[in-house]
Amino acid sequence: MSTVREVTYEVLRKLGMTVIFGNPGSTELPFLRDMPADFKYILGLHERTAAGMALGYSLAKAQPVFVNLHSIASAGNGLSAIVDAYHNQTPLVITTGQQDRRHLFAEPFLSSRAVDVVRPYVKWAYESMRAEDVPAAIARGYYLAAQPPAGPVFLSIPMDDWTHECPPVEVRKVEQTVLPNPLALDEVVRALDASRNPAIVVGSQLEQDHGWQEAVALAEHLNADVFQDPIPPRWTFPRTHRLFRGGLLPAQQPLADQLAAYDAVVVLGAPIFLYYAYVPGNTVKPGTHLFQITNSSNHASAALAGTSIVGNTAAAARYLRARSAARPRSNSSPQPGPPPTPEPEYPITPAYLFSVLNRVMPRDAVICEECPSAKGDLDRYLLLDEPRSFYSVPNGILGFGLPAAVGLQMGNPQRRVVCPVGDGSFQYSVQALWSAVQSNAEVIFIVLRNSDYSALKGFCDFTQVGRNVSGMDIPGIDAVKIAQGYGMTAREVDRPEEIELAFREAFSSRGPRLISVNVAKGGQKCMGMDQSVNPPNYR
Ligand SMILES: Cc1ncc(C[n+]2csc(CCOP(=O)(O)OP(=O)(O)O)c2C)c(N)n1
Repeated sequence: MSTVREVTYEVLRKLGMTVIFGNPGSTELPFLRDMPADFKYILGLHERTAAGMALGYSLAKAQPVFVNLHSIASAGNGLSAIVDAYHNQTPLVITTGQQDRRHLFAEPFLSSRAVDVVRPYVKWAYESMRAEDVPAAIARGYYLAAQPPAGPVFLSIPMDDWTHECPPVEVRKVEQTVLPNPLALDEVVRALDASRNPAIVVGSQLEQDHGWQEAVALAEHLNADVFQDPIPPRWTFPRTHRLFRGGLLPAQQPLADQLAAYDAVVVLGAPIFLYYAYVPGNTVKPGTHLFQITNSSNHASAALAGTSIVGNTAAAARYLRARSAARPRSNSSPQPGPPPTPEPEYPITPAYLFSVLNRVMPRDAVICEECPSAKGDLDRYLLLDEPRSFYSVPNGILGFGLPAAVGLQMGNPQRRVVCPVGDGSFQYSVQALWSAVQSNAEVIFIVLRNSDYSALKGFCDFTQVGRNVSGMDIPGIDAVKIAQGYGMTAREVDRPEEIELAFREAFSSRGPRLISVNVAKGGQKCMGMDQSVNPPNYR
């Protein structure tokens, strides 16, 4: 009879999970030994990086990805990537080793309570009762991870399990799409037909549900203005489309003000709403018909207002377009003109950097962003119209950007991934540079070097905390030398007249690259908001 190890590799193969992201330790060696030749192991030098690359790879491939970390040692280090996967609704099957069952009771070195540690941020955390359940648990974890809302699952596997005898495990087809209730959607149709001025809010679930085209078609059918959800982990509407009105602000009253002109608002695939600063107000203006269509029962139950309908967002958009009346083009909200062309100032401004990048990058580039105080400029100047073009830190945990960019590039070799990253954010998972070099993942990393935590300084001003706060400056870090230390080609840009050539050179060459740009300090706005929104005062 086969062993647990042999059956597991067979199950992984049948499930299409032949790329394994990990960082090994003694408790994983009985599994990792003699890996079959059709498997590929991608080593992350830190578990945040290993699981973070898996996350990016899963985003690129739109399928579950297998991760193997080291006992509690690396479940802890990898936890922030697990939390990212949870908030990003990304299906990861994460495994860690556990000490040998035969002396687990004695709490030996490296014994692991990882199952309890990760539980709030995974869909399932499990250590099987019997060794021979391990392959079946991996298959079950796969089906569950992929089920909307997708997310990570976690299995802890004692190191002596791998050599046990094990019967074969059938891999099954588990259909994942859940259609929304048509009777509930009819209520949305009625509200749209009665509306004078509807708006659509698009969220990242539209991409999970392959609903990009459906959202565009619905918006055009209704001639409705479209907003991106606040602090979006993905962009899910063409940026230059005539109906696109930009992003919503992440605070109650300012967001309600943005939507005040609309009498019906349909949120497709986003929470209602993701806030950052506490500026109390209505969710939307009283009297506005608010609907949420979401693949997440959690988002539906947590929404602060409106009617929520659970189900596939692409199917819902299709249904609404088929049943609602087409609307003539309304002139209530003219398309905003292009942003002003920034001047080439010294030091270089993030606005100038992104306006040049937009000119130089291919139209199918993929942006993986983590540059907190420059987010607004990036949002304004990078005009991408392709699906699956933009990814960002889903719940504010820095360290997402670098490894996600590497994973996205590995899963998307035909499109160039660009990772604009703050010099502070760069440090949280910097080892991803090494993996990029080793795998020849051709990411262009653009470090915005302002030598401080500008976003936090901006928040100090925004909330009147004042500037007398420790730990806000990070002088003396040379990202070029760090990258070179990992074997990556890297250069610095200081003058505005150098930047275009540096970008062009990067895009025309092969292999990963890092460009460290000395930029002006940022933080004038807090996620697009200034004092006019009446922010909270924490002084
Ligand atoms: C893991 C983690 N630690 C700390 C923070 C708090 N934080 C939010 S923004 C920020 C500054 C990031 O600096 P940088 O990447 O240089 O961007 P800048 O603010 O200068 O634009 C910090 C430390 C966080 N969000 N996540």
